[in-house]
Amino acid sequence: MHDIVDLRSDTLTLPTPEMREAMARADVGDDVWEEDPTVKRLEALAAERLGKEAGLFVASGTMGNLVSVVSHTHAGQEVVLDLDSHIFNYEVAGAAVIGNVQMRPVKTARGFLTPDQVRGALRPANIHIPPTGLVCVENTHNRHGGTCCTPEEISAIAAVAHGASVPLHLDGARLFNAAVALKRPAREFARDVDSVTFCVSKGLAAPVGSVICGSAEFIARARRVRKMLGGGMRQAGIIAAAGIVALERMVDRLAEDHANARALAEGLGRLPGLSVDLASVQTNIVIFGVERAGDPAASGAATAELVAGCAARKVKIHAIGPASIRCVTHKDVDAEDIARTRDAFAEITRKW
Ligand code: TLP
Repeated sequence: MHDIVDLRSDTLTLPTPEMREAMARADVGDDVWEEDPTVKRLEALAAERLGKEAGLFVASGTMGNLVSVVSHTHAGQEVVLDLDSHIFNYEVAGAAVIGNVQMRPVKTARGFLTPDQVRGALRPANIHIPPTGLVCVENTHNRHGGTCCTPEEISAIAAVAHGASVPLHLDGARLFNAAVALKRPAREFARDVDSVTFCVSKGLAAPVGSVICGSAEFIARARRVRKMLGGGMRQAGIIAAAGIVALERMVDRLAEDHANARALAEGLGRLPGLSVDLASVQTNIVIFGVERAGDPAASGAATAELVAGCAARKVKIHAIGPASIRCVTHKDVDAEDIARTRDAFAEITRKW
């Protein structure tokens, strides 16, 4: 039980005592000179876990995706991705501004492009048309509520992209949540992608960082792009040390977060005015709609009332739309906190 239950994101997780200890003791060097042994250890460990030749430590998931997009594409190419993807919605148009690529968002059912959708979005060779430079997939899918796709679904998309000589990037910010939920090794999801980014700073609870994994040749190019973006860090082993603890100690416990999310979703689904799609709650994210009097204005007001009412009860939640709320479970939220959250929602909605 915690004084404040913070469900706004799993990015709010605090480092564990073991991480702080590892950070204090980390062997470090200048990583731009490729002389930081702890960064190298994290990169090698990440690459090994994802079955790739090499890894590159970056400051954030956003930087990992941007470095990957820029490393795969040329100015004027098009990137095919899901309409609700993080890259398209929440990365400040970095790929367009810095990478000079055009986005080709496609509406999908669960957040995942099907092979037919990829086939339909690939551009034919024509003097008028931007060539397709990259396809992206996100697993787990944030805006669709932490939904997972299988390694086979990713391989099927990869086959179509590769058939047209187009690379595939996986935004696996929460890839280990997918691996734990589907009980599949993380490397199976990465097998057929050309690059993958995952975050150690979300459910895995490290304070900072993400790792890009891919072929040695791709990572060498990505290293230059990271430097260009100002992401060449010096004694970064201080933070990479926590990332190593994240990968070695924090993956299996994600199952607890998934159980807590399910318990929360089931509880909220029984309350008036809240619509929870339980099938979408596969990992640690619960996204639900708020409906009141069948009226958008009343639903918006009810959403604001829920956010404020929870805050007054020391439960922090986040509205991601006019009548839509997201709760994310993580290691600093336990089963008692979930019960308290359900009680807070029950109290607020009782008079509805
Ligand atoms: N997502 C954050 C916010 O930016 C919305 C969150 O709280 O969920 N890919 C995916 C799928 C993500 O969910 C995020 C972060 C990122 C990339 C970017 O990671 P960071 O925040 O490290 O730049």
